[in-house]
Amino acid sequence: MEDSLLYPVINNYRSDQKLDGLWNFKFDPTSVGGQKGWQNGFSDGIEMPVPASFNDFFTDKDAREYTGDFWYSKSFFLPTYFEGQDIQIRFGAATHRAVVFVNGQEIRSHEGGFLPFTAEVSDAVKFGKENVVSIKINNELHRDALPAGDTLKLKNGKRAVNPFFDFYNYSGLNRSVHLLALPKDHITDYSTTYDVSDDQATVHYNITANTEADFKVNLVDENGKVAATSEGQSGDLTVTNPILWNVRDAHLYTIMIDLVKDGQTLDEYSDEIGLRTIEIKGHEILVNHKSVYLRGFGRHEDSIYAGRAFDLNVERRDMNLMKWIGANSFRSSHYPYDEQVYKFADREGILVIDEVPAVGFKMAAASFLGGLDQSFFDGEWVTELYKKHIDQVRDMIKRDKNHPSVLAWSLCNEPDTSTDAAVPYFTKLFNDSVNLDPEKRPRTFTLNEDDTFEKSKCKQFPDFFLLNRYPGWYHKWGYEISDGEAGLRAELDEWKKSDIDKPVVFSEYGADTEPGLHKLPSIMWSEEYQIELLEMFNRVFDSYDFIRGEQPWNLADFQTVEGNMRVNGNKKGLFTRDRQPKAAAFYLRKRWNKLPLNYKAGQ
Ligand code: BDP
Repeated sequence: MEDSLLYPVINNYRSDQKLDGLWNFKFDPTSVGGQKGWQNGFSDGIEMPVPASFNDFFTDKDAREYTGDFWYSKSFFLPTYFEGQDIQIRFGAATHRAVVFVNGQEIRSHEGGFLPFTAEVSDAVKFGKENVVSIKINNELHRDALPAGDTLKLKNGKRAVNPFFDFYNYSGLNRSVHLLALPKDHITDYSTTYDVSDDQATVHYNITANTEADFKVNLVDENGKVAATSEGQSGDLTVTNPILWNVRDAHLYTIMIDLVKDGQTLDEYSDEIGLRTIEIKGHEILVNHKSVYLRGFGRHEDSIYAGRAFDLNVERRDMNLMKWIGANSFRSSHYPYDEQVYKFADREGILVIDEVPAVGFKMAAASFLGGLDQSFFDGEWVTELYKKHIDQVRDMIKRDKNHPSVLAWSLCNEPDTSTDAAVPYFTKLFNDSVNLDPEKRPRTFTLNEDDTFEKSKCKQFPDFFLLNRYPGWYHKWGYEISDGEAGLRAELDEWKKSDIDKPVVFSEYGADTEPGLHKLPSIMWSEEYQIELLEMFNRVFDSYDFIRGEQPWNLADFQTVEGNMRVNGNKKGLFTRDRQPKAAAFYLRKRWNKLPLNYKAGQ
């Protein structure tokens, strides 16, 4: 059966208990765990926190860099009062592929390290007793998997990853594990679409369940008052004088769904939604029919000690930093984040460009670390890769579609779109994903520096453009930055002359900056240079009407592989890795707090 990706809730019908905390952990470099019975559990491993990436806890390099199979195991008690319920274990994320066992029985496997999956364990568990869940995970990188890379065998026999992307391959159970008890007959999903006008909003809803049943639906406002009711598996909820969800002015309603059989409620699911519409019209990005100019960041889920683990504390701080600096949006570069990030964004009125972990789809990206010069989409890995890619697009949209904060879907970061081989790949991807989102939000991908207006063969696909550009850093740097500006303007003049009537958002640009390094006049890596580079880009943005957003790279410094291009990670953050401002953050704050939300509207 298809996964229900509904976020866990607790109510009269549903129970949710987190299995976070210390798990037993073992590396399995020769893949013998199965023969040794680790699927039945083990107690001689390392005590490992969950959620967390295992890497940065270790003090020896072999452990930090470990690539291959590894296992987690934990016992849990299942009370007898859950008997007769549907018992599931939900993993928020396991990097990158996993096999789940309960009491020694194999339950399921899953591929994709940034999206949740549930193991249906009702038939494997014992009620009123201790049970054991074990999970075998593999963190290798391959060209036919997301995110793309290679796994190398070193001469000493150890394995190492060669990511075709610029973030550390942090691995493990990076998000919470939930033990769920659901009624046998239950709601498996719901979706909504919206029509809004000044004095009325209609929510069109659609519910799926694992049984035929009747449904009662209530829409409750922020004061707890029922604003609209309806019945049936699909229907409309109409609110007069609604309080709409707006950018940086969020208002949420709660949709409460009852599953009813023979007059008896058997399940209930409720969730916060926002009444708003999203459209792209000409150069405009419209929320509730009003033009919005995006300012924000590309980000990473990344922090000290726990690596890529979702950390509510870090997220709270990041949201406050984004509000302080005047941001109204971010891209979940380069993978879907923990669900709680979107819940925060829903409440804060921050727009999200939600990105699938399709990154590294460019052989030149590998040259960062070793140089491979061929078209990525000509490779024999592409058929297998595509299956995983569309699968993860499907799951991302399924998981995140009900968040009012989600503005658009980014289907790839910086693919090689300059060769003919990319065209059939993206034709299929855009065709196969067209109906996945009932709201039909815009779909896009980021275009890298090489995929210029002239060179990209895939400009026909995105509903709006995301451009990643690095003049002033990777080329025409330092004293030559004025040539970088001239080059950028020359490219944008081509866009301007063309008949492409779509918004362009700059989704990456920036300069690595060592906090505390000051230099007058500036040099690269100094705090002064970061400001000069941002000033240059902003001058350019202000000169072109069709540029409808700016998202510098990155909100904060983050960890990458070691290499001659990186000093302990990527330092393009406006904030340090411990979330303190660099000088450029104060500059950007001034600019952003002056820009109206509808900057360039009607132009
Ligand atoms: C872009 C990538 C991003 C990198 C950035 C950089 O999309 O992941 O971190 O370059 O080099 O090409 O800083």
